[in-house]
Amino acid sequence: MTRATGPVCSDEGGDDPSDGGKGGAGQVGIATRTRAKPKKPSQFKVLMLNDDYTPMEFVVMVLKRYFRMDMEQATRVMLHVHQRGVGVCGVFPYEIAETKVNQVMDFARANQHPLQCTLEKD
Ligand code: TYC
Repeated sequence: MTRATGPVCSDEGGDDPSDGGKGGAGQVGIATRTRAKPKKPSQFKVLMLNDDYTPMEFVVMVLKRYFRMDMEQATRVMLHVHQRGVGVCGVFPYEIAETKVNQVMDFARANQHPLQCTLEKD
């Protein structure tokens, strides 16, 4: 993927004789942009944490419901978290990641499970 990163103004205040020199009509050094390189929106990982009490079936249900995983993917991620302590549910722009964390935490709380979910900058 390519993106134009060069000057957006043909005159960046350089030593161009066509400026007309001191007091001339040339537009010297006028800022026409606020950022040299437009940044992609940051991405955030949604992480699931292991605990000793949340049932495996509940974690699988959460992964299917909020992260659109099928039974096989959800089981694999749940077992990874169970064995390693933490796992990635998905990577999203900040607002979507935050919404998912809140949905998972609300759903876990409503069902009286201590399941924890958090965000981490990718
Ligand atoms: N460790 C839990 C159990 O043995 C299962 C579990 C898996 C809990 C993943 C949380 O994020 C989790 N019942």
